[in-house]
Amino acid sequence: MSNEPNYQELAQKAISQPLVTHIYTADPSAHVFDGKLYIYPSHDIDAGIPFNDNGDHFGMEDYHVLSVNDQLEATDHGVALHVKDVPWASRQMWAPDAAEKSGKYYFYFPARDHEQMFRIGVAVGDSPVGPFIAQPDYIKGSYSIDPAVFKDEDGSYYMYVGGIWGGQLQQYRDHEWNAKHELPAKEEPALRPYVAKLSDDMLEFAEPPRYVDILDENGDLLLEGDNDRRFFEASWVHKYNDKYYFSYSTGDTHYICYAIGDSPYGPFTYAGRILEPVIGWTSHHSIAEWKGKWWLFYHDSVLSEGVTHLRSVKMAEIRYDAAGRIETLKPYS
Ligand code: FUB
Repeated sequence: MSNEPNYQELAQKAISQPLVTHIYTADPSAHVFDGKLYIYPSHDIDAGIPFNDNGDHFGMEDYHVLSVNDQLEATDHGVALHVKDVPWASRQMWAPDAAEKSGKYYFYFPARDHEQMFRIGVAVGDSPVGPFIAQPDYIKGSYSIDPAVFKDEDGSYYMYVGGIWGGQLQQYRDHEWNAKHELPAKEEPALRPYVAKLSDDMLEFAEPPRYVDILDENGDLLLEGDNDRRFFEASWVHKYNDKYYFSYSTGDTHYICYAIGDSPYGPFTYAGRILEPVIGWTSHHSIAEWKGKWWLFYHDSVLSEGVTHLRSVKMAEIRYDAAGRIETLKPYS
C-alpha cells in the first residue's frame, strides 16, 4: 500500500480551489485597492535546483499580480517585475507585498543580493497590477525575507519582515549579521520578526527596525522550543475591532497562528491557530476584508500533487467569534 496521499480526494475535500491553474502561485498578499481585490503572490517555478533546508529549490524569477472578481474568478495580469530588471538582486524572488499611497503603487519583495544575502527591495508603478520599476538599491538596513506592509488608520505604513532557515533570520542578533549565529537553544526566547515604519516616500525605513514580541499567556516571550506557537516566517498584520492582529507561520510545524495587540509595534499575545497544516511544507497567508467578509488567502501543493515548491493560491472566508477570536480552518475538512 502506498503512503502517498490521494490528491484527487484531497482536492475534492478542500475548502477552496486554486485561484489560477495555468501557473503556480504562492505566498498570497491580498489588498483591496479602490474597492477591487488584488493578490500579490510569489510565482513558483521548477528551477531544477535540488531540495535543501535553505530552500534553494524555491528558485523564483518574477512576479505576476492577480485580481479577483465577485465570482472569485482570478485574472493574471502578467509579469509585473522580473529579477533581471532589479539591479541589486541575483535570485530567489520570494514572498512579496504591495501598498498604495497617493495613487502610486509600491511593490515590496525579498531577493538575494549579489553577496547572496536576502534583502528587501521596492519597485514603484502607476497601476496596482504593475509593471513596477525597481529602485536601484535595496531598502537600507533591510535583511531576511517576507515583507508585509500594514497601513494604519492614521495613514502610517509599517513593514514587518523575517524568516528562519533559508530566510537567514537566525544569523542576526540586534539586527547585525554574523555567520556564526545559529538558532537559540530551546529554552531561550524564539527569534522574532522585525518592524519598521516606512518613510513618507515609501522607499526606506523611517526608523531603526525593532523586534516584534509575541508573548504567551503569562506575558513571557514565546520560547524557541515552542515550535507549535513560535514565529518562523510569513508575517501579516490586520486590524479588527481596533485591535492589531499579527499572524504568521510556525514553519516546521506548519500552522498559521495569530497574536493580538494594542499597537502596530506589539507586543502581541498568542491567541490561537487560523489554519491547520496544508499539503506542502510551507504555509503562508494574508488576511483582508472584502465585500463585507473577512478572507484568508493561503496556498497549498495539492495541484502539483505535493511538490512543495509548486504551490497554488486559494482563498477562504474566516469568521470571528464575539470575543474577536478567529475560528480555525481545516483545509481539507
Ligand atoms: O516562497 C518562498 C518562501 O516559502 C517564502 O518566502 C516563505 O514564506 C515560504 O512560503
